[in-house]
Amino acid sequence: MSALDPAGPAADALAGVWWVMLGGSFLILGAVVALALYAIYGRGARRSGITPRLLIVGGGLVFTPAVLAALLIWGIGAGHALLPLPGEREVYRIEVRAHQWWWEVTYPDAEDGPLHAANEIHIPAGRPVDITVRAEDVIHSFWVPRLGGKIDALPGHTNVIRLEAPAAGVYRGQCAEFCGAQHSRMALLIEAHETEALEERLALLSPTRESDSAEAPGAAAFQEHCAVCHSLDPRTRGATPAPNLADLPHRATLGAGTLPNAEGALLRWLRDHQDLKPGNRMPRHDHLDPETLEAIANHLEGPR
Ligand code: HEC
Ligand SMILES: [Cu+2]
Repeated sequence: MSALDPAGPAADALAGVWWVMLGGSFLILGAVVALALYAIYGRGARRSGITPRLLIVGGGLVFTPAVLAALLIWGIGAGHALLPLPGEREVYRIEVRAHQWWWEVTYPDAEDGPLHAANEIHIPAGRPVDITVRAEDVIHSFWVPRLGGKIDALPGHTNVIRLEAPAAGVYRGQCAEFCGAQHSRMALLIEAHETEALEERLALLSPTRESDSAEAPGAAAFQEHCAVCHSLDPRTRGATPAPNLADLPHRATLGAGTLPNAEGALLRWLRDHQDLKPGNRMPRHDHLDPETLEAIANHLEGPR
């Protein structure tokens, strides 16, 4: 997660600005230190031609505005790379809604209508992606350092950021605006795929759950205790905002990066999520006996 290891045009532009500002700052710092030393130890200022007038007019009035103007003009150019401007290239669209403390993800252009998911965004590699960002509760900030800059996620207002991943791979992101107790456990992953691999990954969001038998032991318990918030159908958002669980077995992490989705992790989350991520918006389920929780976990992890 380093902005100094940029991938893609937006991040390249930002890293360029960063390096030039760092280099420029060091040059100017060096010059100021040299002048200070000269002022203390220097002899014969008259003869060297460095007069107070030259320092004030040249160093104070000419040099500073010239440097700031150059940076401004260049910065505007670099900022252009971050804008979702219409162009010739086909743009892929994603919608993100920030919640305390997880990311809701929507694929608005999926074949049979919008698909909903959480905490992971799957995009095509080598294509511009416009991400529409908003917040459902407090102010958050969407940031995937290797791909581009930060964009505020605001309640009641929509921002758009354009990112482009040059190659297939996983790019980690993080909420970058303090948004409450579990702000630090509000991570997300962007995974870029080649076209076919992307289709395969998004197919895992297909609503095949319909064929599940409602009599399966975990299914009824899920309906009773979990379905008020969570949906297993990627086509529905759910009345109470909570992560859509359609592709849960294929997710890399649980709880927005809180723990790797390894064997046994789901059951651990269901038992201990308030210890793993204290204060998160999912209520404890201590009243459920271990067998019920296990049945629900098996149901969620079951074959698709
Ligand atoms: C009152 C609403 C609510 C209920 C009821 C609820 N959850 Fe949650 N659940 C949430 C919220 C909100 C989160 C996001 C927590 C976070 O990461 O901050 C969550 C997270 C999860 C996650 C992690 C998802 C991810 O994308 O990483 C799983 C798995 C999960 N819940 C399963 C369940 C199961 C199983 C039940 C029933 C036993 C249940 N939940 C009941 C609201 C709820
Ligand atoms: Cu946040």
